[in-house]
Amino acid sequence: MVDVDEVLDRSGLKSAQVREHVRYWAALTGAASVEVVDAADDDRLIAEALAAGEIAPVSGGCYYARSYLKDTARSEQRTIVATADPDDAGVYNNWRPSSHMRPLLEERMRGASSGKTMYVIPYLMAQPGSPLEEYAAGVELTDSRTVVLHMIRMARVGVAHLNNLADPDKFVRAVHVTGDLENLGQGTDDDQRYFVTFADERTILHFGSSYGGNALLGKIAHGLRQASYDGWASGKFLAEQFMLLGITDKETGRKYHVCGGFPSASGKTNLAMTLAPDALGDRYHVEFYGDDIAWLWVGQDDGRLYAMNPEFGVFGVAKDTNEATNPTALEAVGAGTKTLFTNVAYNPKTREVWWEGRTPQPPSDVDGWLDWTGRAIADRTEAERFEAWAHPNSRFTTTLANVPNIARDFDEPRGVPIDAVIFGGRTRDREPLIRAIPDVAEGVYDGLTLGAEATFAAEGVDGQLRYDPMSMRPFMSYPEGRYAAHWLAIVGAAREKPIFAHVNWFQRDPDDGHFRWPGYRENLRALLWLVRLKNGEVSGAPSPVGVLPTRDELELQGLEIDPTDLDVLLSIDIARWQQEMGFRQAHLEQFADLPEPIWAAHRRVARAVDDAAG
Ligand code: OXD
Ligand code: MN
Repeated sequence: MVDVDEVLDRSGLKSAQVREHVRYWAALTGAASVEVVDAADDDRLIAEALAAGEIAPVSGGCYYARSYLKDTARSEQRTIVATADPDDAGVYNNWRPSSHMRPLLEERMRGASSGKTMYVIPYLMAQPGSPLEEYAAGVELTDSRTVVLHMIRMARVGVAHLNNLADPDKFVRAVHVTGDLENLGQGTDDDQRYFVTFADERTILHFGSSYGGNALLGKIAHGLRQASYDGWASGKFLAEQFMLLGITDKETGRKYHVCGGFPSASGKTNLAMTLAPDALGDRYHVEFYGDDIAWLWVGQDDGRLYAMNPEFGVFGVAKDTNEATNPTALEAVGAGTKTLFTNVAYNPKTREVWWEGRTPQPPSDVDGWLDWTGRAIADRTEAERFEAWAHPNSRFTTTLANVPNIARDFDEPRGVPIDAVIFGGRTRDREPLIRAIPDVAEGVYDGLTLGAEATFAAEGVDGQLRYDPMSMRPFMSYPEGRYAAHWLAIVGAAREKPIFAHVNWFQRDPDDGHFRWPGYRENLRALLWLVRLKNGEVSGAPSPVGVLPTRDELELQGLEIDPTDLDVLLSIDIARWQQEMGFRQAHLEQFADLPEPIWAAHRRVARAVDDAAG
């Protein structure tokens, strides 16, 4: 082992506490050398990774990597939140005592990086100067150079972020050890992986993967699990799996900010990166702030609810990203962006990448094309002909600044005031295009009962959604009842409350299955109605589950839509809602100590639905 102190001296990393964290874990993991990373090292690290064959070139100055075959997604079963207090156990956080988990992780990690370089990544999950900066600093140690390349794109990286901490002990201590991927028993009874957030110690130890949220510890482990715990423990903020966008009305000069949560496969990234529909483009300009995480707090000066995206990049799902679904994402991964693609199909001869949905058909000339596992498409048997070329969870990693409509103020520390908080799942029935919820408790209740159709619908009960409270089910770090109370406290403290709403772009005609709403850029029309409702410019029509737009209030200029579809989109199916209220009751009953205002909201909505049924 090289002299760690000498490396740290050379890097300019001054904090004694950070140096101690590095020394301890470098010794325990048995790394052969240590290297401190700065964002400015990106070109050199790219060159090294290319030379080592860890990544391959994609034309236009982008890159490609493949992960191990059995390491292609987050594992929810192997993800644990550990603390000293058994009262921290919730329904979804997979809680275990730290005293049990810490030795287990140390045992797994001991000597597991031997012969490797341990990269030290000092990072900040916030804009420098943010009111939440004290919760945003972290140091990730990782034995994977590819993980470093991702972190440089996804977080603000450099020693300067750690050298001047107000409290030198206040940073997240994160360690990622890849392990011997071929011998970890992924998905078997003998699964060796552990992804643990020791939330009350602000320590994150992940062993046994080099993929996404399992390995880029600033993102989900710190940005969501640790931060939501910190937000609750401090009483100061919320950390949610939310997108965040801005809408400027060029006619009035007013700007609105909307954030919100969507369970996976419900169109969150596409909405976050949306543009105005062509017919409304002269009047409205949409700006992108973030597609995956928002931290929310009440501003000291004006008492409004503020939000910011703590990330510095986008780790987006490639599948179905194309000119129609998300043109801004395509630009963000185009030439000159230094995007890293993972597990898409790759052609080393032409240096192109492709994924399902990129074009209606895969490239017709298969010469040179390799699927995400590295197998030549040309070698496929007849039976394999229709297998996917890219993994369904294949990704692109690019920095925020590459998104063409990135908000001008995305990097400013003050955050943006929130006008509306929306929730939206993929549901073929029951949920109208949009229903607004002006009452805070009812809005929080709506977030807690957020759900989407289970993708394994055939095995479920007819019409039963898979509930995903606030889209935080896999990231919950403390009990749901306290989480609800914390939401009520934070939003309740805002002098100007945001309006809540539930949206659904996925209603279908049961007869022929067509989508009733065209979706994509047209979705902005629902959000425009919502901010108008908040401003008192329209009043909507009451329903048992919220306020719906009337036909006249919805901006329909330039939209072709069948009048029957529109009628269904702007109404609710009472019988389905009566069934839904029963499911919700059972869902909420799982949670201990759910605040009374949430139950009161549930009873109010249930009664209104029953009254409407007559
Ligand atoms: C996720 C992600 O897993 O954003 O939710 O990567
Ligand atoms: Mn996510």
